[in-house]
Amino acid sequence: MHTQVNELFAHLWQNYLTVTPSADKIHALLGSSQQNDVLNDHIALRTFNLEKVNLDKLAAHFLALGYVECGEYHFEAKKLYAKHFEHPDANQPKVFISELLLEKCSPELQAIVSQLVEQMDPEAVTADNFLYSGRHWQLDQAAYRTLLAESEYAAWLAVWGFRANHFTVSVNALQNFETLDSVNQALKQAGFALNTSGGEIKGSPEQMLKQSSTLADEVMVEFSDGSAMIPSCFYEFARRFPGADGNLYSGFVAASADKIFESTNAR
Ligand code: OOG
Ligand code: NI
Repeated sequence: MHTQVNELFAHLWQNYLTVTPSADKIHALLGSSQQNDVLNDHIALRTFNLEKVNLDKLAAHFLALGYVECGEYHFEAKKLYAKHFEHPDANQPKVFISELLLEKCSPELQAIVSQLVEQMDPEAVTADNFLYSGRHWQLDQAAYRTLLAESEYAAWLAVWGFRANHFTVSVNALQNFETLDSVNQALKQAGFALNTSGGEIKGSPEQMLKQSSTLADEVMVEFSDGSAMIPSCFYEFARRFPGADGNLYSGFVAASADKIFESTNAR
């Protein structure tokens, strides 16, 4: 079971690196001179709530590996719903999966998204490689722009498809950094831009979770009618605090997550 979990995350990481050149550099910056590899707190995936590809379809891949559903989150303004999953081995990354609630979106957006998802092979969603399989449809720049005007999330998903949209470093497990602020300072000194929506640091010790993230890299994307620079994926940093029971909090904080989503906004 563990081998399969490790293999899945290795594939997700390799796929993430192909569109996130800064991640390798940040991984080296934080992990260099520490004995163990950087520990991942969690990853996140995005999807549409259409029957063919909804949150449960993505979650099934993790449930099959022993993951358990642990929390749910609502994002009214962004029209998103999310759940998080944990593995019985607390050293395995947590998983945050969100879905766009299409019935709350405009008929125009719904029509574009349906037309994209219709192009998918119905078998694709259960294939072993689905969670790092990327985009399964043709997309032109006009459709991308239309989605972007209404939902940055929809536009991102239309371009990038199914993949980890970020990995998250567990700051608790770093040997060379104690605080999230010291991580942020090192990142800024090395020239990486942070997501400042809601402040550089989201959350507090009282909420038992403090988070920060880079702004997504921008890479060249091929559309069916040309290419353009588009935000890809970002890197997140999380420090967890113990609750009354002495255990580190293992959930997410909706108000902070709401701002973390904006890490894929264009610069
Ligand atoms: C997920 C944003 C939320 C967190 O740690 O709160 C999140 C996303 O951008 O898809 O990852
Ligand atoms: Ni996250």
